[in-house]
Parts: sequence; structure tokens; C-alpha cells
Amino acid sequence: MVSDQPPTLTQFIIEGERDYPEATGDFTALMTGITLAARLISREVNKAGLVDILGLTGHTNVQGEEVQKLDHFANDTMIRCLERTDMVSVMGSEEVEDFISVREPHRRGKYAVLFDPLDGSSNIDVGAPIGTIFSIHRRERGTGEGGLEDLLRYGRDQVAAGYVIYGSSTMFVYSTGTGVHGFTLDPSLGEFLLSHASISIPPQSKIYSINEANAPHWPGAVRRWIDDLKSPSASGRSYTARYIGSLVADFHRNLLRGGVFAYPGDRQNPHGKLRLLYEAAPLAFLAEQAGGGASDGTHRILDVLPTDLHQRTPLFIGNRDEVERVEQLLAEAPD
Ligand code: P6P
Repeated sequence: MVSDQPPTLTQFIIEGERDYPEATGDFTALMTGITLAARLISREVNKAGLVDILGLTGHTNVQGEEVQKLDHFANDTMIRCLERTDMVSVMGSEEVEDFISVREPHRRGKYAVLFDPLDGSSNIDVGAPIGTIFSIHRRERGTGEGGLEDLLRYGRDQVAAGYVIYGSSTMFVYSTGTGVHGFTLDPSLGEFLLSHASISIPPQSKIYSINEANAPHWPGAVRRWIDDLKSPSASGRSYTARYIGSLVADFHRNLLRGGVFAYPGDRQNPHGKLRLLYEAAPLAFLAEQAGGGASDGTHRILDVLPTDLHQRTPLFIGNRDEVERVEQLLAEAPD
């Protein structure tokens, strides 16, 4: 008797491809590479208490941040697992200044993949959840050597996006444009099993996530928006504040519970802190697929055309009503 075990991630993808007669299995092969990387990173993150992993490498990444060994491991693992699928021509990583072109003996496939291999890594040694974020584009020029033009694409053109959250459990959450689906790693099987089918952001947002230490530098409109969320009489809503300081963890909680996350631009950093291509755009794709929204305060994130691999963007993401409300406040009177 076949067990009523929920489908594995691979089975779910294969079942999803039944609706596309032209499907070649290439996407399945690509996702197999990403899920393998996720399992390898998860195994190391869960051992992160060992001194030999937590030590600093003494190097810094393109962001000028100290790179922890786990950052290096996650980055190398993503690159190695992706190139071995023979489905990728070019990659962009938060940890690498230039684009990464796949070379011999690996074949160059039709996908271009961007990723933040270990976001929130400053939380590694305090046991807070961290994550991997990925964004997948299909190259418009087929195969052959890829380049920056394959990565500097509109977020709305992503063929898939997702994240892995390494927390109390390891979850893999992704979308190909037909809803958002979550899978939980069963370490005894080494498989991701469907645990959250068709995730949608609860309509009534109850949580706001923002680093209030930056409040003195926010635009006035953002201060008014947050003050409004704090005073139920004015907004008719009762909110609670939750801020982990790990984007994937804050986003994941809001996705499941309902909420809005914001990292605004301010006078000190007009473009904010977060990166468009491998943080804001993939999460914006998921947010919209789950019925939410994502904006830089003026534009829909998915409609922003990148000009630089590591460009930053202000980000307001989550419950659509709240994203639209802060956009309206910024449009009426930004300061
Ligand atoms: P702050 C982690 O370093 C990160 O890049 C995101 O994961 C997180 O949302 C943000 O920075 C937190 O930044 O300035 O509030 O510590």
C-alpha cells in the first residue's frame, strides 16, 4: 500500500510539469541542484556551533562585511551544485563582485540564477534563523556564454524564485508563477516534503517589521505610517512589532501570519540596505504570488529594471493594503 506521505519537492515539480507538454525536465534538473545545495547548507548550519565553522575567514565580501566561514561554504556550495546541473550559464551571487560564468567541463544551460547564499549571516552565531534566497531567469539568447545582460532583468520576468530558511526546521519555499508552496526537510529522509501548499498572506496584516533604531532618518511619511500602525484608534488596526534582523525569517513569518516588512531608504542611505536582484526581487515575486505586494515606495519592485548586479533598493513588502498605503503616504508628502 502506497503510504500517504506528502509529495517530495521533486515529485511536486514533476506533477506540476504535467500541465506543460513542452516541459523538458530541465527545470526539474535545475531545482534538484538548488535543493541539494539547500540540504548541504542546512547540514552545516545545524553544526554551526563548532568553532571551526564559526571562525571568521579574515576576508571581506563585496559588501565590505566580514565573511564567516559559513558564508563561503554556502556560496561555494550554491555555485558547485548549480554548475553541475548543466542547466545554468551564468550566476550572480551576493558574495561575488562580478557575474560568474559557467565554464568547462560543465555545459552552459538556458538558465541564469541569482542568489544570496546565506542571508542574515550576522545571526549565525546567535542561533537566529538565516536563509538562502534565489531568483531564476530563462536566458533570452538560449545557451552559450552568459553575461551580465542575462542577470540585469526585470523581476517580473523571473521564471521562478524562492528561499530556504534554516530555523527550527529547514523549509524550502518557492513559486514558478502558479502559487507559493512550502516544503519541510525531513532529515531522516533527506527529502523536502510538501507541508504548506498554496500559501497566501492572511488579508488582515497583524505584524509590522522594521528596524526602529533608524526612525530618526526615515522620511516623514514612513514615520507617519508606522505611528499610524501603532495607534489602533487612528488606523482601526492593532499591530504587534516583530523584527529578527534576518530578512528571510522576517519575510517568512509575515508570509504565514500576515504582516508587512520595511527597510526604507533614508537620508543616510537613500537606496536603503537590501539588494534588488537577489533579495527584493525574488521575495517580491513570492509576495505577489501569495496575494501581497512589494514596492520600493514608488514603484512595484518587479517593474524595476536593474542597472547594477548589487544595486540596493528600499523595500516595503507583505500585506498589499499596507504596501499601497505607505506608497500613497510617500506620494502625498514624502517628508
Ligand atoms: P539591520 C542581514 O544582515 C540583512 O541583510 C537582512 O537579512 C536583514 O533584513 C537586514 O540586513 C537587517 O539590517 O540594519 O536592521 O541590522
